[in-house]
Amino acid sequence: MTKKVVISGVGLWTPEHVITNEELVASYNAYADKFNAENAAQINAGTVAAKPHSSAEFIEKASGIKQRYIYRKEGALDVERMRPVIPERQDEELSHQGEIALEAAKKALAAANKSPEDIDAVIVSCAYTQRAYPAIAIEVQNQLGIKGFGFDMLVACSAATFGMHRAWEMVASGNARAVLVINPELVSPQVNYTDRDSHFIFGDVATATVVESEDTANSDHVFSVLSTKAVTSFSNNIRSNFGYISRAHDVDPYGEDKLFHQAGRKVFKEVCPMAADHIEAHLASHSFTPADVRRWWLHQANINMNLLIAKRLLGRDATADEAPIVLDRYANTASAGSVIAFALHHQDLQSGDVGVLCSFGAGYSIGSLVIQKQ
Ligand code: CO8
Repeated sequence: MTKKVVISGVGLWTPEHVITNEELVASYNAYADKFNAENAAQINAGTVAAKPHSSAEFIEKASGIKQRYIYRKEGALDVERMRPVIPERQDEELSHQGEIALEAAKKALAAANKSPEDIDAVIVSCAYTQRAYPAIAIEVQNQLGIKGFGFDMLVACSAATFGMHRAWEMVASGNARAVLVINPELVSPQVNYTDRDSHFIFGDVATATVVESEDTANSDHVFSVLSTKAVTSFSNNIRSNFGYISRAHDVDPYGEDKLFHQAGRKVFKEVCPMAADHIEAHLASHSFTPADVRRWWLHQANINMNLLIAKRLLGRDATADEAPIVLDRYANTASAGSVIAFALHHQDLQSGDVGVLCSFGAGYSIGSLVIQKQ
């Protein structure tokens, strides 16, 4: 028998440290000046490209981002370093990513009115895990004293929605009563702070949701998951080549192509229509049209992308109330963006209101859930 599945709680953990556009640009520009001075001969000979200045106005206009949170600020703005300082922890200590996952998980459990004994599985789903094994999910499972099982999965921008899809399947099939899905997006170590095109894009955060059977849900804000829908389509336009095989390749494991890089314009042009078509088809499978949707919790990569997708769907601009933006404060938080939007903007929905949670990006990958307030 297929069980009815709900999202009964959401948790959001926000780092205490902030980097504003102005701080970020001042650091990058100082780095660029130093780089250009040190490489003046090669730049003049045309063998090395000069690094152009970045600008806070460009960043806000092109992306909607005004600031980003960062797990550890030290080092990221230091022109001699340009990456955060995150001291290595011993095997006996809770890992950095486990720590932020745990914070979000506790909040989601409290919101869902659930205790660890109620949970049968833990999924940590995000853009990067800080190690291969043991899984971060099993570490969090252990910290919370949850029985059952846990595993990690990586789907870049769509990790959160794809994780919820797996949770939906487990609960619908009766294999789990409740699943904790956690998205500890500790992405700052992968950001190339010396690259003008991408240094502004990302921020750190952790989100979590409790996905459970409708039979057991007893929280204040319960959303029926009407269905999930996913698609992937291979693209080289967003890549991170970091991985264990660099050791055997005899290449720099931290070289520029090993960090996040993208052809942002192409991504913009290709992903917007894909995402809008995907959402429209998903809604149509329930005989809904975009006009029936009370709230859109869209992936948060770029404000212009969100505005365009919403306009394509609605035939008009969406209001901030209909399609909330959290990018200005959080920047792009890989897969967690749509979950942050959901965490901050779901409590005012009325019984029967329909919402769409949707991610889109690297892979390419698109994942959506059509949900309804009970
Ligand atoms: N300051 C000043 N000027 C700049 C800057 C800057 N910082 N950066 C670029 N410019 C310049 C460019 O060089 C260009 O100059 P010119 O016209 O002379 O060539 C001009 O500004 C315009 O550049 P673009 O055309 O690139 O600018 P866009 O308007 O396209 O904006 C964006 C760039 C913001 C990157 C935009 O293209 C975008 O957001 N695209 C979509 C990207 C997207 O969604 N990517 C998905 C991200 S992946 C993801 O979400 C999860 C991945 C996993 C997590 C990774 C964690 C590290």
